[in-house]
Amino acid sequence: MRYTTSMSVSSNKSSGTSSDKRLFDQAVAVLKSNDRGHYVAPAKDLYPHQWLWDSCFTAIGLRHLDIDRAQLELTSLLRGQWRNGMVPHMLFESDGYMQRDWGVWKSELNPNAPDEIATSGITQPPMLAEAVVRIGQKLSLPERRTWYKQMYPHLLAYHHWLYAERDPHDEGLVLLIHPWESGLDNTPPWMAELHQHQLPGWIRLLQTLHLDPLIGLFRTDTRFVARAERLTNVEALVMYSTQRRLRRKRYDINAILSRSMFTIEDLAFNCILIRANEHLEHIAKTIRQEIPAKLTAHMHKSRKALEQLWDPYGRQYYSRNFGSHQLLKETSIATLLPLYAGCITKERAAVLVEMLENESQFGSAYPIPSVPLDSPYFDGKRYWQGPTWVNMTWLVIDGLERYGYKDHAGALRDSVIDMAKQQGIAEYYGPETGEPLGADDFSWTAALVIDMLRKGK
Ligand code: 9WN
Repeated sequence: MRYTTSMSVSSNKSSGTSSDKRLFDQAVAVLKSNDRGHYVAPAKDLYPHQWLWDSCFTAIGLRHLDIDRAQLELTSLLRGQWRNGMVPHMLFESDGYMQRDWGVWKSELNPNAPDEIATSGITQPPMLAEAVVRIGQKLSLPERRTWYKQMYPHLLAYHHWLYAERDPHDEGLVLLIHPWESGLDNTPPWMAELHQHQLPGWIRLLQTLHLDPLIGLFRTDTRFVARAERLTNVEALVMYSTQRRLRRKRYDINAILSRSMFTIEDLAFNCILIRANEHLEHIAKTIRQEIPAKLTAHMHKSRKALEQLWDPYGRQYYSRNFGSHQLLKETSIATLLPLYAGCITKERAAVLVEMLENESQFGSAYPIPSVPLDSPYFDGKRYWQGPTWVNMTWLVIDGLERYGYKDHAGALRDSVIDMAKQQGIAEYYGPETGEPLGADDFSWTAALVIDMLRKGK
């Protein structure tokens, strides 16, 4: 495990506090510069809107700085909640550049969309309950109860929606309908599906005729980030054509599932949901509320259902195709998230920790890579196909602590702090070089570095 070595010479331990203080101030400055008043944008140019899980991670950092501002981050996210309970993955403001994206989604096509604000028509990993509880930890008991009472109906509606719409066969696993919902946009299991089964004929033709470079002319993301770090042109086109398809179906799940494209029971998303359910139980208990029996039944089923994603041959968990029930056997950072879910056995947890330690898998110099180093998909610069993301490391640290791997958790925390001291507050980092990649001054990196400097307390 290379990062243990780097921890032992860590500036964090030896020259300590002044460099910690500098990093803390730098992270605070990033959050301030991305603050739009009622939400913190993920990054200046590339990501001007409000995103679901970004706001949750950001609130986890903000709670150390200003509890009211942390609460506002979540209440403003909930302005976008749909009448059926869905919390959308993006909320749009109305000025200039942003208006274009609003038009792309047209959430008003669905009667459940809110009237006051335009949103996307899909969701993102349900980190909301975690953020609510982390804020709650900073409040006195009476204040916490008030906060939980305010958030509880929203969480209940959201979790209810997840099972009602996204678990149509009552299996305990929810399905996703677009790679953007996973939050890990170009992660190998999804991209394998995309290239093998989801390429519409006209896009395949474009590719055969080598016309895909033309698509590049219409892309906005690559104006801000190097092309080699993002989706390929063909993948980007599939993302947008899938989004158009969802829009044509007016985000109606029955219409969408009647002829489905991507329907994947995503491992990372389901692990986060399982943990979020546990938080919901804690919230309900604190405010002496009883979660409706139907939802409780779904929640219990989910914990058991995770085992259906275990592959005894590969000795790891995978995402699964909803229709065929075939496991999508590509290893990624999601492989480690059952640690965060917290419902797997100690033996299974030990298997995952071995993968984390293995230097040809997840034990890179700057951990944790989003794809193991020995995967055919590994590309140290490309977005979710190799780079190290601080939010993923944060989730794994939390899981390691739960399973008693305190030293591993501490080493990972120190490694993130050292990387940020050396390289700044980037969106993601080269897992072998530590080089900063993606957008500069990225909000969740800043927020979670603050949380790690405070050791989550
Ligand atoms: C699409 C905002 C979001 C993150 C996602 C990350 C990236 C968007 C994009 O940025 O996704 O939602 O344009 O690539 O993959 O996890 O929430 O930071």
